[in-house]
Amino acid sequence: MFDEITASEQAIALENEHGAHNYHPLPVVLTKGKGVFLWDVEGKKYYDFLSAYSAVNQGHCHPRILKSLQDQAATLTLTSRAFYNNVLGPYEKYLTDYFGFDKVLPMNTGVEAVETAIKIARKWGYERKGISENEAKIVVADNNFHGRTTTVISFSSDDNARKNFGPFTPGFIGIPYDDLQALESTLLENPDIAAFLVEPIQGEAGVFTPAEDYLAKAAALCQKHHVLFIADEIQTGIARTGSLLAVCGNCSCENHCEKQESYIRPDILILGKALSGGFFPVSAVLADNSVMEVIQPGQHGSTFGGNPLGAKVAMTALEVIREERLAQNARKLGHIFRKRMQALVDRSPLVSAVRGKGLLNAIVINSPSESSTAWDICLALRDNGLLAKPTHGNIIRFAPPLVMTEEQLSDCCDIIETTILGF
Ligand code: IF1
Repeated sequence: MFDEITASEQAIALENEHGAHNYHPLPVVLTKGKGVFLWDVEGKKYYDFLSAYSAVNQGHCHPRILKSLQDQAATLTLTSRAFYNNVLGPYEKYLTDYFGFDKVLPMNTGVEAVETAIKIARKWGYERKGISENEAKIVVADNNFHGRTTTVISFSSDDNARKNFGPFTPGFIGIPYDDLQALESTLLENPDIAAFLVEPIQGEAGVFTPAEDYLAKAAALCQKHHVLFIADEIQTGIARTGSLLAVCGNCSCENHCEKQESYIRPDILILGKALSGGFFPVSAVLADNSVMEVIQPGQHGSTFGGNPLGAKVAMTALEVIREERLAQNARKLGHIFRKRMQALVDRSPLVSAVRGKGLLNAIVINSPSESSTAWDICLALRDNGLLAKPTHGNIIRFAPPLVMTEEQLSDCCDIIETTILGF
């Protein structure tokens, strides 16, 4: 008699059989989420230390965001932009006031917003900077991650993301991340540069935080050379790094404020993920009139872009960030977490470094990047009730929901320490 297969094994088999194999998930099958917790189909409870890649900063199934979703879903979900609706305008005002820009172009997924920013920057380059047609260049950082569409992987330096997806979109110049000299010489050499697109912290690459003055000086170089500074805050934004935006620098308030001297104001700001608290794909591109007005009717859009359901959800998701002071909490817990992890680095030969900002952190496992050690550690963490996943090879990203309490964080640090010291 063949032995009964578990509910988890059944679910995994179904995905294997009927789903494209474009992911290699950790073997755990989740069925419920609430705040910082997830449950699998066998009823086991876990701390979520990935937050759906920083899309559930507000915690799973936040009750207030759920209520907004339910109310709007029962009223009007989608009109398309062929007509107006009574939610989009208020959302656009709310969002542009919240982040301090003149206008927003609403989209759905993060990569769609990145593509939108690329189109706006190129058009601005031709129509406002006078770059000759089809010559516009956009500078990007090596080891970037901005999504997975054909144009965006065209400027990826990850061969696995590019191989056999060519021919690639031209017009991108890669420079080393966190290297002002490289940026300056590239801007000096190329008159046709429209923009510099950069992640304030490189998440997928392994949570690389640049030098303290990198973003400010990069933005200043862009201004000097009449080049748009585009900040991709899809993963680092919405309070994840201990301030409303990673470009806010040391300010830890949830309110956007121009007067903060450490605030580096991008010419184009890209948001996604936690903009909707993980309830619905909502992304956004914000800019001032001098940039956004290059887009005229019929030149860009999407069926669901700016839909009333996503707009309603996003307004509540942002209200939660402010009212629950989640940037402050992320900053406070981030310091505690890195201190605990540094103690682990000092004690365990298995962990060689910890780095990050706010509650976007990672530890580097002392093993060759192609070894399975980081993966095996994540399996052991799973068995001990904490879910995380390696990014590249030997780096484990730790990014819990920002609603975590100090006590829960301490509990999670205990699990991580016990697991690694017992490994
Ligand atoms: C996956 C990574 C994180 C992003 C930045 C744009 C996008 C992302 C800075 C595109 C998306 C997600 C994609 C997700 C895993 C996750 C991820 F590992 F892929 F790189 F977070 F680090 N800019 N990141 O981080 O947004 O189109 O996905 O909404 O592809 O598995 P999207």
